[in-house]
Amino acid sequence: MSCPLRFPPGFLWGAATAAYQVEGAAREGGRTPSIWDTFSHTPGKVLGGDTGDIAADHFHRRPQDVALMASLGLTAYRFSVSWPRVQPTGRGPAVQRGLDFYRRLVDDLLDHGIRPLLTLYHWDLPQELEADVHGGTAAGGGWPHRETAHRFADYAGIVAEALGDRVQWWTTLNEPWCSAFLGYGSGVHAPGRSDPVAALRAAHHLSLAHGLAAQALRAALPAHGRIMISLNPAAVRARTRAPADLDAQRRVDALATRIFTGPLLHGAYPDDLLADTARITDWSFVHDSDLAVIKHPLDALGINYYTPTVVSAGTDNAPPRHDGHGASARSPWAGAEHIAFHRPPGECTAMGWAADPSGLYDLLMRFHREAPGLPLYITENGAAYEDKPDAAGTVHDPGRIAYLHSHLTAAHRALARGADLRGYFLWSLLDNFEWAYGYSKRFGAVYVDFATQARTPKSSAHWYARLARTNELPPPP
Ligand code: IFM
Repeated sequence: MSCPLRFPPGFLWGAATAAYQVEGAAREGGRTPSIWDTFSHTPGKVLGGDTGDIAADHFHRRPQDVALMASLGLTAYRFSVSWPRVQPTGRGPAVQRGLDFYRRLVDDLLDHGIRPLLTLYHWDLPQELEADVHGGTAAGGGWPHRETAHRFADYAGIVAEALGDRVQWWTTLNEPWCSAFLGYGSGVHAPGRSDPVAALRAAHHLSLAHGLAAQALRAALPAHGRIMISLNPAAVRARTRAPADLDAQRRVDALATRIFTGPLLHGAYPDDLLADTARITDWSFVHDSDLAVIKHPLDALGINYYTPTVVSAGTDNAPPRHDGHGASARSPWAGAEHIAFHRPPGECTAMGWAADPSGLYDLLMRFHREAPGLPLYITENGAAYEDKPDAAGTVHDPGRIAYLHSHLTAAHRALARGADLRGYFLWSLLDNFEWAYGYSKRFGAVYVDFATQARTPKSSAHWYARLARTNELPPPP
């Protein structure tokens, strides 16, 4: 019998959520609409007309939810702050009632010995900043507009002043690729714009926002404050070794991953990305000093991974849900035409995403090599399945356990080969609002009955609790 895999002492075992996906209380305490409120209330944008108005009602169930985390043995919790709950117009002074919610959340976590990891932006831009046409372009403000990056830095400073005494780990942005390319490129995410140049501008201004926010955080946080960003780099594979397919792989890698890691880690946009997109933009929205700002030293890199992306040269077809977030009318891959996306081999989850842990291993090793000495966290990984309670009310989810087991085995392999991996955050703690899919996809380790808001830990939650308590990977069921 083989020995169980052990993780290093102090390895963090967490779960993650995001404000709009779990909090609800969309109109309470002075909170104003974010772009996701506007988008989800627009007919036809979200499956079933679902919205985050109530979501998992975490805003009201915070104490019980934290107690639940403690009962599952979690040592860390990754959550995001709702910008419009804290700074409703995206400008000006903070709303104390909004900050108080997060103060109480953090205090509850600390009381239970759970380490908070705070994310400042998980896609809920105050609607006022998107609608701002004064300093913005004729089409609107939002992330394609430089001013938004400065607004974000101010907001980061406000939250850091309020919570910096109790939160050590700060993530600026979650998956800026989705904000830029799904929000402004394919339009399947809020604010639902389909303009390839706006998507590239948004990508740059999100990176700039990260850099400016990192400066604001560094100025406001105590010396032990730590700053990171969570990316969803793509594990891109070419379908064949034919030169045209390898070129498609290169182009998607540039647009999915290197567009962020270039400026963040190396202080420059990749030459091939600039050449690939030269037909649609001259990148004059990048100012000379921006790259030095974006390359602000990081204390760690967060990697979110679900499934690989398989491409070949061919006729454009937008990725049919491999990278998630809704079937798209228009390709999000600005400037990378003639690429065909293929379903990777392997068992699929309820999202239609193939479970392939080798993509996670490859990404961990890639950043281990590319950013030596930079600690890594898996800030999201998990799977949606069609979970249902049985007659006894128990929710068995062996598929999710198998998914987690295989991905954690891959993570352990990367650790054994030298990757400085410090923690793992399961996506997600609770079933929640899965963006354009509404409540139709369940990612939680804890089942949520959305009619009653009752929480039932699934068998994966019990399995994960055993892992968190022992630091040893339990066998799959
Ligand atoms: O639910 C999302 C999360 O908000 C961001 N990363 C991917 C998850 C699953 O689609």
